[in-house]
Amino acid sequence: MTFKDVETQPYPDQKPGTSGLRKQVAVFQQLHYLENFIQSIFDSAGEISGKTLVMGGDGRYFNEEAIQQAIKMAAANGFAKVVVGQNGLLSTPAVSQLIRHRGAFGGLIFSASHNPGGPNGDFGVKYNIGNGGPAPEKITERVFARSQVIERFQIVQAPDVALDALGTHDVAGMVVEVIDPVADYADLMEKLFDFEAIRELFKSGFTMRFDAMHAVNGPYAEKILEGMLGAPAGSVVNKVPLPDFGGHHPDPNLVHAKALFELMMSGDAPDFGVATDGDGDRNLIIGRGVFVTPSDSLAILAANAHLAPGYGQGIAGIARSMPTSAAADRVAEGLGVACYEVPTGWKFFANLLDAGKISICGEESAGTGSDHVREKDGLWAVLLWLNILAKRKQSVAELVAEHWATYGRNYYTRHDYEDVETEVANRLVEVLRANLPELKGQSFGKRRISQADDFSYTDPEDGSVAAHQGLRIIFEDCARIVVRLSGTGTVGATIRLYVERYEPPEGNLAMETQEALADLLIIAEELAGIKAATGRNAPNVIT
Ligand code: G16
Repeated sequence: MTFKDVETQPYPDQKPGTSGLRKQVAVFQQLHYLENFIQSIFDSAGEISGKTLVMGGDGRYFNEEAIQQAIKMAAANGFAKVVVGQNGLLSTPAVSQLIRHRGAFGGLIFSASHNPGGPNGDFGVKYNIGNGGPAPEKITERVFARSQVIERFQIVQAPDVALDALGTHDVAGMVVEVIDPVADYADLMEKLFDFEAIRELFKSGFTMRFDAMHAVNGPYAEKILEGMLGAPAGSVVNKVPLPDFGGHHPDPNLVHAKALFELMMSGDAPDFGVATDGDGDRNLIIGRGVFVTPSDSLAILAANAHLAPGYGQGIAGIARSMPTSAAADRVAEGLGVACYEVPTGWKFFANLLDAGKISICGEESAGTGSDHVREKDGLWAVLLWLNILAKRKQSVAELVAEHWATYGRNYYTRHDYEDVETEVANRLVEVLRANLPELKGQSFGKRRISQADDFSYTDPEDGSVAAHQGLRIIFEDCARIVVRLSGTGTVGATIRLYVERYEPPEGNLAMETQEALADLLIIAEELAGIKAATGRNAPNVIT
Protein backbone atom coordinates (compact mmCIF):
# COMPACT_ATOMS: atom_id res chain seq x y z
CA MET A 1 0.00 0.00 0.00
CA THR A 2 1.54 3.34 -0.92
CA PHE A 3 0.70 6.73 0.49
CA LYS A 4 0.80 9.45 -2.09
CA ASP A 5 1.32 13.14 -1.64
CA VAL A 6 -0.16 14.50 -4.84
CA GLU A 7 0.72 17.95 -6.09
CA THR A 8 -2.25 20.08 -7.03
CA GLN A 9 -3.37 23.62 -7.78
CA PRO A 10 -6.24 25.60 -6.31
CA TYR A 11 -9.57 26.23 -8.00
CA PRO A 12 -10.96 29.71 -7.31
CA ASP A 13 -14.61 28.64 -7.03
CA GLN A 14 -14.67 26.35 -3.99
CA LYS A 15 -16.64 28.64 -1.69
CA PRO A 16 -19.31 26.63 0.14
CA GLY A 17 -22.84 28.04 -0.23
CA THR A 18 -25.95 27.68 1.97
CA SER A 19 -25.31 23.97 2.16
CA GLY A 20 -21.75 22.92 1.30
CA LEU A 21 -20.06 23.03 -2.08
CA ARG A 22 -22.57 22.48 -4.88
CA LYS A 23 -21.56 22.50 -8.55
CA GLN A 24 -22.37 20.82 -11.81
CA VAL A 25 -20.98 17.28 -12.11
CA ALA A 26 -18.59 18.38 -14.87
CA VAL A 27 -17.03 20.90 -12.48
CA PHE A 28 -16.45 18.19 -9.88
CA GLN A 29 -14.93 15.95 -12.54
CA GLN A 30 -12.08 18.38 -13.22
CA LEU A 31 -8.67 17.10 -12.26
CA HIS A 32 -8.31 17.01 -8.45
CA TYR A 33 -11.34 19.29 -7.92
CA LEU A 34 -12.99 16.87 -5.49
CA GLU A 35 -9.71 15.92 -3.84
CA ASN A 36 -8.74 19.57 -3.29
CA PHE A 37 -11.99 20.26 -1.48
CA ILE A 38 -11.85 17.14 0.68
CA GLN A 39 -8.22 17.82 1.61
CA SER A 40 -9.16 21.42 2.46
CA ILE A 41 -11.83 20.06 4.82
CA PHE A 42 -9.39 17.64 6.45
CA ASP A 43 -6.78 20.41 6.78
CA SER A 44 -9.33 22.72 8.44
CA ALA A 45 -11.13 20.24 10.68
CA GLY A 46 -8.70 20.09 13.61
CA GLU A 47 -7.12 16.92 15.04
CA ILE A 48 -8.44 14.04 12.94
CA SER A 49 -5.85 11.38 13.62
CA GLY A 50 -7.43 8.23 15.09
CA LYS A 51 -10.98 9.54 14.68
CA THR A 52 -14.11 8.13 12.99
CA LEU A 53 -15.72 9.70 9.94
CA VAL A 54 -19.21 8.94 8.60
CA MET A 55 -19.74 8.98 4.83
CA GLY A 56 -22.71 8.61 2.57
CA GLY A 57 -24.61 10.21 -0.23
CA ASP A 58 -27.93 10.28 -2.01
CA GLY A 59 -26.88 7.86 -4.76
CA ARG A 60 -26.62 10.44 -7.50
CA TYR A 61 -24.21 10.17 -10.41
CA PHE A 62 -20.57 10.42 -9.18
CA ASN A 63 -21.60 9.35 -5.64
CA GLU A 64 -19.67 6.11 -5.46
CA GLU A 65 -16.64 7.46 -7.27
CA ALA A 66 -16.43 10.35 -4.81
CA ILE A 67 -16.85 8.06 -1.81
CA GLN A 68 -14.09 5.72 -2.98
CA GLN A 69 -11.70 8.66 -3.31
CA ALA A 70 -12.77 10.10 0.04
CA ILE A 71 -12.18 6.76 1.78
CA LYS A 72 -8.63 6.57 0.41
CA MET A 73 -7.97 10.17 1.41
CA ALA A 74 -9.37 9.58 4.91
CA ALA A 75 -6.95 6.65 5.30
CA ALA A 76 -4.00 8.74 4.14
CA ASN A 77 -4.95 11.59 6.45
CA GLY A 78 -4.95 9.39 9.55
CA PHE A 79 -8.60 8.61 10.31
CA ALA A 80 -8.95 5.32 12.21
CA LYS A 81 -12.36 4.44 10.82
CA VAL A 82 -14.90 5.30 8.17
CA VAL A 83 -18.54 4.29 8.59
CA VAL A 84 -20.26 4.24 5.21
CA GLY A 85 -23.76 3.29 4.08
CA GLN A 86 -24.22 0.22 1.87
CA ASN A 87 -23.91 1.18 -1.80
CA GLY A 88 -22.71 4.57 -0.59
CA LEU A 89 -26.23 5.53 0.46
CA LEU A 90 -27.11 7.53 3.55
CA SER A 91 -29.73 10.21 3.85
CA THR A 92 -28.56 13.54 5.24
CA PRO A 93 -30.50 13.12 8.52
CA ALA A 94 -29.15 9.56 8.81
CA VAL A 95 -25.58 10.87 8.55
CA SER A 96 -26.37 13.37 11.29
CA GLN A 97 -27.87 10.62 13.45
CA LEU A 98 -24.88 8.29 12.89
CA ILE A 99 -22.32 10.97 13.75
CA ARG A 100 -24.11 11.54 17.05
CA HIS A 101 -24.87 7.89 17.78
CA ARG A 102 -21.34 6.66 17.00
CA GLY A 103 -19.63 9.63 18.64
CA ALA A 104 -17.89 10.25 15.31
CA PHE A 105 -15.65 13.20 14.61
CA GLY A 106 -17.86 14.31 11.73
CA GLY A 107 -19.20 13.27 8.37
CA LEU A 108 -19.09 13.89 4.65
CA ILE A 109 -22.37 14.02 2.75
CA PHE A 110 -22.23 13.63 -1.01
CA SER A 111 -25.33 15.26 -2.40
CA ALA A 112 -26.65 18.30 -4.19
CA SER A 113 -29.87 17.89 -2.25
CA HIS A 114 -32.94 18.72 -4.34
CA ASN A 115 -30.91 19.70 -7.42
CA PRO A 116 -31.11 17.41 -10.48
CA GLY A 117 -28.61 14.54 -10.91
CA GLY A 118 -27.03 12.55 -13.71
CA PRO A 119 -23.92 13.41 -15.75
CA ASN A 120 -25.41 16.78 -16.67
CA GLY A 121 -26.82 17.45 -13.24
CA ASP A 122 -25.30 18.64 -9.99
CA PHE A 123 -23.08 17.17 -7.32
CA GLY A 124 -22.11 18.41 -3.89
CA VAL A 125 -20.04 17.81 -0.80
CA LYS A 126 -21.06 18.86 2.66
CA TYR A 127 -19.05 18.57 5.86
CA ASN A 128 -20.86 18.00 9.16
CA ILE A 129 -19.16 18.33 12.52
CA GLY A 130 -19.30 16.25 15.71
CA ASN A 131 -22.71 17.52 16.86
CA GLY A 132 -24.11 16.06 13.61
CA GLY A 133 -24.85 19.45 12.06
CA PRO A 134 -23.47 21.31 9.06
CA ALA A 135 -20.11 22.95 9.70
CA PRO A 136 -20.63 26.52 10.92
CA GLU A 137 -19.46 29.46 8.84
CA LYS A 138 -16.21 29.90 10.74
CA ILE A 139 -15.20 26.41 9.58
CA THR A 140 -16.53 26.67 6.00
CA GLU A 141 -14.62 29.94 5.65
CA ARG A 142 -11.47 28.17 6.82
CA VAL A 143 -12.09 25.39 4.28
CA PHE A 144 -12.51 27.94 1.49
CA ALA A 145 -9.37 29.81 2.53
CA ARG A 146 -7.43 26.56 2.57
CA SER A 147 -8.77 25.55 -0.85
CA GLN A 148 -7.34 28.77 -2.28
CA VAL A 149 -3.74 27.97 -1.32
CA ILE A 150 -3.76 24.17 -1.49
CA GLU A 151 -0.65 22.64 -3.04
CA ARG A 152 -1.03 18.92 -2.26
CA PHE A 153 -3.44 16.26 -1.11
CA GLN A 154 -2.88 12.88 0.48
CA ILE A 155 -4.30 9.60 -0.73
CA VAL A 156 -3.45 5.93 -0.38
CA GLN A 157 -3.21 3.66 -3.39
CA ALA A 158 -5.61 0.85 -2.58
CA PRO A 159 -8.31 -1.12 -4.33
CA ASP A 160 -11.88 0.19 -4.15
CA VAL A 161 -13.92 -0.99 -1.17
CA ALA A 162 -16.85 -3.29 -1.99
CA LEU A 163 -19.70 -1.08 -0.89
CA ASP A 164 -22.44 -3.44 -1.98
CA ALA A 165 -22.13 -5.86 0.96
CA LEU A 166 -22.28 -5.22 4.70
CA GLY A 167 -19.04 -5.87 6.55
CA THR A 168 -15.69 -4.41 7.52
CA HIS A 169 -12.64 -3.84 5.37
CA ASP A 170 -9.10 -2.68 5.92
CA VAL A 171 -7.80 0.20 3.84
CA ALA A 172 -4.15 0.90 4.60
CA GLY A 173 -4.74 0.25 8.29
CA MET A 174 -8.01 2.19 8.47
CA VAL A 175 -11.22 0.26 9.19
CA VAL A 176 -14.10 0.78 6.77
CA GLU A 177 -17.45 -0.42 8.09
CA VAL A 178 -20.18 -0.78 5.49
CA ILE A 179 -23.50 -0.55 7.34
CA ASP A 180 -27.21 -0.89 6.65
CA PRO A 181 -28.14 2.74 5.96
CA VAL A 182 -31.60 2.40 7.52
CA ALA A 183 -31.18 0.35 10.72
CA ASP A 184 -29.88 2.96 13.22
CA TYR A 185 -32.19 5.63 11.87
CA ALA A 186 -35.24 3.35 12.11
CA ASP A 187 -34.38 2.57 15.75
CA LEU A 188 -34.35 6.26 16.57
CA MET A 189 -37.70 6.86 14.84
CA GLU A 190 -39.24 4.01 16.83
CA LYS A 191 -38.15 5.72 20.04
CA LEU A 192 -39.57 9.11 19.05
CA PHE A 193 -42.98 8.10 17.71
CA ASP A 194 -45.95 6.04 18.78
CA PHE A 195 -45.53 3.24 16.24
CA GLU A 196 -48.41 1.30 17.77
CA ALA A 197 -50.84 4.17 17.19
CA ILE A 198 -49.61 4.59 13.60
CA ARG A 199 -50.00 0.82 13.00
CA GLU A 200 -53.59 1.09 14.23
CA LEU A 201 -54.16 4.02 11.90
CA PHE A 202 -53.07 1.96 8.88
CA LYS A 203 -55.10 -1.03 10.12
CA SER A 204 -58.18 1.18 10.17
CA GLY A 205 -57.82 1.70 6.41
CA PHE A 206 -55.79 4.93 6.31
CA THR A 207 -54.03 5.29 2.95
CA MET A 208 -50.96 7.24 1.93
CA ARG A 209 -48.60 7.80 -0.96
CA PHE A 210 -44.93 8.48 -0.26
CA ASP A 211 -43.14 9.69 -3.39
CA ALA A 212 -39.46 8.96 -2.81
CA MET A 213 -38.60 10.64 -6.14
CA HIS A 214 -36.07 7.88 -6.98
CA ALA A 215 -33.90 9.39 -4.29
CA VAL A 216 -32.29 8.25 -1.06
CA ASN A 217 -35.39 7.95 1.12
CA GLY A 218 -36.91 5.07 -0.88
CA PRO A 219 -35.29 2.32 1.22
CA TYR A 220 -35.96 4.22 4.45
CA ALA A 221 -39.64 4.79 3.68
CA GLU A 222 -40.18 1.24 2.47
CA LYS A 223 -38.69 -0.31 5.58
CA ILE A 224 -40.28 2.01 8.12
CA LEU A 225 -43.70 2.73 6.57
CA GLU A 226 -44.48 -0.51 4.79
CA GLY A 227 -42.23 -2.84 6.79
CA MET A 228 -42.59 -1.63 10.37
CA LEU A 229 -45.82 0.36 10.35
CA GLY A 230 -47.99 -1.70 8.04
CA ALA A 231 -48.71 0.89 5.36
CA PRO A 232 -50.25 -0.98 2.40
CA ALA A 233 -47.65 -2.40 -0.02
CA GLY A 234 -47.17 0.08 -2.83
CA SER A 235 -47.66 3.12 -0.58
CA VAL A 236 -44.05 4.10 -1.32
CA VAL A 237 -43.54 4.89 -4.99
CA ASN A 238 -40.39 5.74 -6.99
CA LYS A 239 -38.54 3.96 -4.24
CA VAL A 240 -35.38 2.83 -6.03
CA PRO A 241 -32.61 5.44 -5.78
CA LEU A 242 -31.28 6.17 -9.28
CA PRO A 243 -28.16 8.12 -10.34
CA ASP A 244 -30.30 10.56 -12.34
CA PHE A 245 -33.43 10.32 -10.16
CA GLY A 246 -35.22 8.78 -13.14
CA GLY A 247 -34.63 11.96 -15.13
CA HIS A 248 -36.65 14.00 -12.64
CA HIS A 249 -35.72 16.86 -10.41
CA PRO A 250 -35.84 15.48 -6.84
CA ASP A 251 -37.32 18.65 -5.38
CA PRO A 252 -40.55 18.00 -3.49
CA ASN A 253 -42.47 21.08 -4.56
CA LEU A 254 -45.68 21.57 -6.48
CA VAL A 255 -43.86 21.71 -9.81
CA HIS A 256 -41.53 18.72 -9.49
CA ALA A 257 -43.94 16.58 -7.46
CA LYS A 258 -46.79 17.51 -9.76
CA ALA A 259 -48.06 13.94 -10.19
CA LEU A 260 -48.43 13.60 -6.43
CA PHE A 261 -50.15 16.95 -6.17
CA GLU A 262 -52.60 16.07 -8.94
CA LEU A 263 -53.38 12.73 -7.32
CA MET A 264 -54.02 14.44 -3.98
CA MET A 265 -56.42 16.91 -5.59
CA SER A 266 -58.28 14.17 -7.49
CA GLY A 267 -61.19 11.91 -6.57
CA ASP A 268 -58.74 9.00 -6.08
CA ALA A 269 -56.62 10.76 -3.48
CA PRO A 270 -55.35 8.71 -0.56
CA ASP A 271 -55.61 10.26 2.92
CA PHE A 272 -52.07 11.54 2.98
CA GLY A 273 -49.53 12.40 0.27
CA VAL A 274 -45.87 13.17 0.91
CA ALA A 275 -42.58 13.47 -0.94
CA THR A 276 -38.99 13.94 0.14
CA ASP A 277 -36.00 15.24 -1.79
CA GLY A 278 -32.69 13.92 -3.16
CA ASP A 279 -30.94 13.52 0.19
CA GLY A 280 -34.08 13.00 2.25
CA ASP A 281 -34.06 16.11 4.38
CA ARG A 282 -36.85 18.12 2.75
CA ASN A 283 -40.53 17.18 2.82
CA LEU A 284 -43.78 18.02 1.07
CA ILE A 285 -47.07 17.43 2.89
CA ILE A 286 -50.41 17.23 1.11
CA GLY A 287 -53.72 16.08 2.55
CA ARG A 288 -56.67 14.98 0.45
CA GLY A 289 -57.53 18.19 -1.39
CA VAL A 290 -55.26 20.38 0.74
CA PHE A 291 -51.61 21.41 0.30
CA VAL A 292 -49.94 22.29 3.60
CA THR A 293 -47.31 25.01 3.21
CA PRO A 294 -43.99 24.19 4.88
CA SER A 295 -44.50 27.17 7.19
CA ASP A 296 -47.92 25.88 8.28
CA SER A 297 -46.53 22.37 8.61
CA LEU A 298 -43.88 23.65 11.05
CA ALA A 299 -46.56 25.45 13.09
CA ILE A 300 -48.91 22.46 13.16
CA LEU A 301 -46.12 20.03 14.11
CA ALA A 302 -44.97 22.35 16.88
CA ALA A 303 -48.51 22.77 18.23
CA ASN A 304 -49.07 18.99 18.34
CA ALA A 305 -45.61 17.55 18.97
CA HIS A 306 -46.53 16.60 22.54
CA LEU A 307 -48.70 13.81 21.06
CA ALA A 308 -45.52 11.92 20.13
CA PRO A 309 -43.61 10.15 22.94
CA GLY A 310 -40.31 11.82 22.01
CA TYR A 311 -41.84 15.23 22.73
CA GLY A 312 -44.30 14.17 25.44
CA GLN A 313 -42.79 16.62 27.93
CA GLY A 314 -43.60 19.54 25.63
CA ILE A 315 -41.17 21.55 23.56
CA ALA A 316 -38.52 23.95 24.83
CA GLY A 317 -38.87 26.49 22.04
CA ILE A 318 -39.29 26.91 18.29
CA ALA A 319 -37.05 28.45 15.64
CA ARG A 320 -37.66 29.30 12.01
CA SER A 321 -35.63 30.84 9.23
CA MET A 322 -36.33 34.51 8.58
CA PRO A 323 -38.27 34.06 5.32
CA THR A 324 -40.49 31.36 6.89
CA SER A 325 -43.96 32.64 7.80
CA ALA A 326 -44.74 33.72 11.33
CA ALA A 327 -47.32 30.94 11.81
CA ALA A 328 -44.90 29.19 14.17
CA ASP A 329 -44.45 32.38 16.21
CA ARG A 330 -48.15 32.29 17.07
CA VAL A 331 -47.87 28.71 18.26
CA ALA A 332 -44.85 29.60 20.39
CA GLU A 333 -46.81 32.46 21.90
CA GLY A 334 -49.74 30.14 22.58
CA LEU A 335 -47.48 27.54 24.22
CA GLY A 336 -45.58 30.19 26.16
CA VAL A 337 -42.20 29.18 24.72
CA ALA A 338 -39.52 31.23 22.95
CA CYS A 339 -39.42 31.64 19.18
CA TYR A 340 -36.19 32.43 17.33
CA GLU A 341 -35.74 33.87 13.86
CA VAL A 342 -32.47 32.82 12.20
CA PRO A 343 -30.99 33.24 8.71
CA THR A 344 -31.67 30.69 5.98
CA GLY A 345 -29.48 27.61 6.40
CA TRP A 346 -29.87 24.72 8.81
CA LYS A 347 -26.51 25.43 10.43
CA PHE A 348 -28.05 28.44 12.18
CA PHE A 349 -30.32 26.19 14.25
CA ALA A 350 -27.48 24.08 15.64
CA ASN A 351 -26.39 26.27 18.54
CA LEU A 352 -29.98 26.77 19.69
CA LEU A 353 -30.57 23.00 19.56
CA ASP A 354 -27.28 22.25 21.33
CA ALA A 355 -28.16 24.76 24.06
CA GLY A 356 -31.57 23.14 24.56
CA LYS A 357 -33.33 26.41 23.74
CA ILE A 358 -35.47 24.89 21.00
CA SER A 359 -36.88 21.45 20.29
CA ILE A 360 -38.45 22.05 16.88
CA CYS A 361 -37.35 24.15 13.95
CA GLY A 362 -38.13 24.59 10.31
CA GLU A 363 -37.92 26.53 7.11
CA GLU A 364 -40.16 27.62 4.30
CA SER A 365 -37.90 25.64 1.94
CA ALA A 366 -39.66 22.44 3.00
CA GLY A 367 -37.42 21.57 5.92
CA THR A 368 -38.58 20.61 9.40
CA GLY A 369 -36.64 18.95 12.15
CA SER A 370 -35.99 18.69 15.85
CA ASP A 371 -33.32 18.11 18.45
CA HIS A 372 -33.13 14.38 17.52
CA VAL A 373 -30.46 15.21 14.90
CA ARG A 374 -28.83 18.39 13.60
CA GLU A 375 -30.28 18.36 10.09
CA LYS A 376 -33.76 18.78 8.73
CA ASP A 377 -35.42 15.43 8.38
CA GLY A 378 -38.06 14.63 5.75
CA LEU A 379 -39.14 11.22 6.99
CA TRP A 380 -39.19 12.42 10.59
CA ALA A 381 -41.70 15.10 9.57
CA VAL A 382 -43.85 12.50 7.81
CA LEU A 383 -43.80 10.25 10.89
CA LEU A 384 -44.68 13.12 13.23
CA TRP A 385 -47.60 14.00 10.96
CA LEU A 386 -48.74 10.35 11.02
CA ASN A 387 -48.39 10.21 14.80
CA ILE A 388 -50.49 13.37 15.16
CA LEU A 389 -53.16 12.20 12.69
CA ALA A 390 -53.32 8.84 14.49
CA LYS A 391 -53.80 10.50 17.87
CA ARG A 392 -56.18 13.25 16.82
CA LYS A 393 -58.23 11.02 14.57
CA GLN A 394 -58.75 13.87 12.13
CA SER A 395 -58.04 14.29 8.43
CA VAL A 396 -55.26 16.62 7.31
CA ALA A 397 -57.88 19.13 6.11
CA GLU A 398 -59.68 19.10 9.47
CA LEU A 399 -56.43 19.51 11.36
CA VAL A 400 -55.34 22.45 9.22
CA ALA A 401 -58.77 24.12 9.47
CA GLU A 402 -58.77 23.75 13.25
CA HIS A 403 -55.24 25.16 13.45
CA TRP A 404 -56.21 28.28 11.49
CA ALA A 405 -59.41 28.68 13.52
CA THR A 406 -57.26 28.68 16.66
CA TYR A 407 -54.22 30.71 15.62
CA GLY A 408 -55.34 32.52 12.47
CA ARG A 409 -53.82 31.95 9.04
CA ASN A 410 -50.57 33.30 7.64
CA TYR A 411 -51.22 33.51 3.92
CA TYR A 412 -47.83 32.85 2.41
CA THR A 413 -46.20 32.37 -0.96
CA ARG A 414 -42.72 32.11 -2.45
CA HIS A 415 -42.00 33.08 -6.06
CA ASP A 416 -38.73 31.82 -7.58
CA TYR A 417 -37.09 33.40 -10.60
CA GLU A 418 -34.47 30.88 -11.65
CA ASP A 419 -31.39 31.09 -13.83
CA VAL A 420 -31.31 34.88 -13.82
CA GLU A 421 -28.09 36.50 -15.01
CA THR A 422 -25.96 36.85 -11.90
CA GLU A 423 -25.20 40.51 -12.57
CA VAL A 424 -28.86 41.36 -13.03
CA ALA A 425 -29.78 39.62 -9.77
CA ASN A 426 -26.96 41.25 -7.82
CA ARG A 427 -27.82 44.69 -9.14
CA LEU A 428 -31.49 44.23 -8.24
CA VAL A 429 -30.58 43.37 -4.67
CA GLU A 430 -28.09 46.24 -4.42
CA VAL A 431 -30.60 48.79 -5.64
CA LEU A 432 -33.33 47.58 -3.31
CA ARG A 433 -30.88 47.49 -0.40
CA ALA A 434 -29.86 51.07 -1.10
CA ASN A 435 -33.51 52.14 -1.18
CA LEU A 436 -34.48 50.47 2.09
CA PRO A 437 -33.74 53.43 4.41
CA GLU A 438 -36.26 55.58 2.52
CA LEU A 439 -39.06 53.04 2.63
CA LYS A 440 -39.96 53.27 6.30
CA GLY A 441 -43.17 55.26 6.72
CA GLN A 442 -44.21 54.99 3.06
CA SER A 443 -47.80 53.99 2.40
CA PHE A 444 -49.27 51.85 -0.33
CA GLY A 445 -53.04 52.10 -0.16
CA LYS A 446 -53.97 51.01 3.36
CA ARG A 447 -50.56 49.48 4.00
CA ARG A 448 -47.78 51.43 5.69
CA ILE A 449 -44.18 50.22 5.96
CA SER A 450 -43.00 50.07 9.56
CA GLN A 451 -39.55 48.55 8.99
CA ALA A 452 -37.23 47.91 6.06
CA ASP A 453 -33.80 46.34 6.57
CA ASP A 454 -31.20 43.83 5.48
CA PHE A 455 -31.58 40.98 7.98
CA SER A 456 -28.62 40.45 10.26
CA TYR A 457 -28.40 37.78 12.96
CA THR A 458 -26.31 37.59 16.08
CA ASP A 459 -26.10 34.06 17.41
CA PRO A 460 -27.21 34.16 21.06
CA GLU A 461 -24.78 31.38 21.99
CA ASP A 462 -21.47 32.30 20.37
CA GLY A 463 -22.09 35.93 19.40
CA SER A 464 -21.19 35.33 15.75
CA VAL A 465 -22.84 37.73 13.33
CA ALA A 466 -24.33 36.78 9.95
CA ALA A 467 -25.13 39.91 7.93
CA HIS A 468 -26.89 40.43 4.57
CA GLN A 469 -29.29 37.55 5.04
CA GLY A 470 -32.22 38.93 3.05
CA LEU A 471 -34.05 42.20 2.47
CA ARG A 472 -37.19 42.65 4.57
CA ILE A 473 -40.01 45.09 4.10
CA ILE A 474 -42.44 44.84 6.98
CA PHE A 475 -45.81 46.58 7.18
CA GLU A 476 -47.65 47.83 10.24
CA ASP A 477 -50.05 44.87 10.19
CA CYS A 478 -47.04 42.46 10.11
CA ALA A 479 -47.48 41.70 6.39
CA ARG A 480 -44.01 41.19 4.86
CA ILE A 481 -42.15 41.18 1.60
CA VAL A 482 -38.74 39.49 1.61
CA VAL A 483 -36.23 39.31 -1.23
CA ARG A 484 -33.09 37.17 -1.15
CA LEU A 485 -30.82 35.30 -3.51
CA SER A 486 -30.65 31.54 -3.28
CA GLY A 487 -27.43 30.05 -1.97
CA THR A 488 -27.98 26.61 -3.47
CA GLY A 489 -28.30 27.07 -7.24
CA THR A 490 -25.54 26.17 -9.66
CA VAL A 491 -26.64 27.98 -12.82
CA GLY A 492 -26.95 31.78 -12.82
CA ALA A 493 -28.81 33.25 -9.84
CA THR A 494 -32.19 32.45 -8.34
CA ILE A 495 -34.16 35.36 -6.93
CA ARG A 496 -36.63 34.40 -4.23
CA LEU A 497 -39.56 36.64 -3.35
CA TYR A 498 -41.46 35.75 -0.20
CA VAL A 499 -44.79 37.41 0.61
CA GLU A 500 -46.91 36.98 3.71
CA ARG A 501 -49.86 38.45 5.56
CA TYR A 502 -51.84 37.44 8.61
CA GLU A 503 -55.58 36.81 8.75
CA PRO A 504 -57.01 36.45 12.26
CA PRO A 505 -59.21 33.47 13.25
CA GLU A 506 -62.39 35.48 12.75
CA GLY A 507 -61.31 36.67 9.26
CA ASN A 508 -61.62 35.01 5.86
CA LEU A 509 -59.51 31.87 6.16
CA ALA A 510 -60.61 30.27 2.92
CA MET A 511 -59.14 32.52 0.25
CA GLU A 512 -56.97 31.30 -2.58
CA THR A 513 -53.39 32.15 -1.55
CA GLN A 514 -52.27 34.19 -4.58
CA GLU A 515 -55.52 36.12 -4.43
CA ALA A 516 -55.13 36.78 -0.72
CA LEU A 517 -51.66 38.20 -1.40
CA ALA A 518 -52.43 39.97 -4.69
CA ASP A 519 -52.00 43.55 -3.44
CA LEU A 520 -48.70 42.71 -1.72
CA LEU A 521 -47.39 41.05 -4.88
CA ILE A 522 -48.12 44.28 -6.77
CA ILE A 523 -46.31 46.32 -4.10
CA ALA A 524 -43.38 43.88 -4.26
CA GLU A 525 -43.02 44.45 -8.00
CA GLU A 526 -43.26 48.20 -7.47
CA LEU A 527 -40.46 48.11 -4.88
CA ALA A 528 -38.16 45.34 -6.13
CA GLY A 529 -38.98 45.35 -9.85
CA ILE A 530 -38.09 41.71 -10.37
CA LYS A 531 -40.20 41.27 -13.48
CA ALA A 532 -38.95 44.53 -14.92
CA ALA A 533 -35.29 43.70 -14.26
CA THR A 534 -35.42 40.11 -15.47
CA GLY A 535 -37.82 40.63 -18.36
CA ARG A 536 -39.89 37.69 -17.06
CA ASN A 537 -43.67 37.69 -16.97
CA ALA A 538 -43.92 35.14 -14.21
CA PRO A 539 -41.79 33.20 -11.75
CA ASN A 540 -40.55 29.70 -12.64
CA VAL A 541 -41.93 28.20 -9.46
CA ILE A 542 -44.69 29.39 -7.16
CA THR A 543 -45.00 27.69 -3.81
C1 G16 B 1 -30.25 24.24 2.03
C2 G16 B 1 -30.13 24.40 3.50
C3 G16 B 1 -31.45 24.86 4.06
C4 G16 B 1 -31.89 26.13 3.38
C5 G16 B 1 -31.87 25.96 1.90
C6 G16 B 1 -32.06 27.31 1.26
O1 G16 B 1 -31.19 23.23 1.77
O2 G16 B 1 -29.79 23.17 4.09
O3 G16 B 1 -31.31 25.04 5.42
O4 G16 B 1 -33.18 26.50 3.75
O5 G16 B 1 -30.64 25.45 1.47
O6 G16 B 1 -31.92 27.25 -0.06
P1 G16 B 1 -31.77 28.59 -0.88
O7 G16 B 1 -30.54 29.29 -0.42
O8 G16 B 1 -31.72 28.08 -2.29
O9 G16 B 1 -33.02 29.39 -0.62
P2 G16 B 1 -30.81 21.92 0.99
O10 G16 B 1 -32.02 21.04 1.12
O11 G16 B 1 -30.55 22.39 -0.41
O12 G16 B 1 -29.58 21.40 1.66
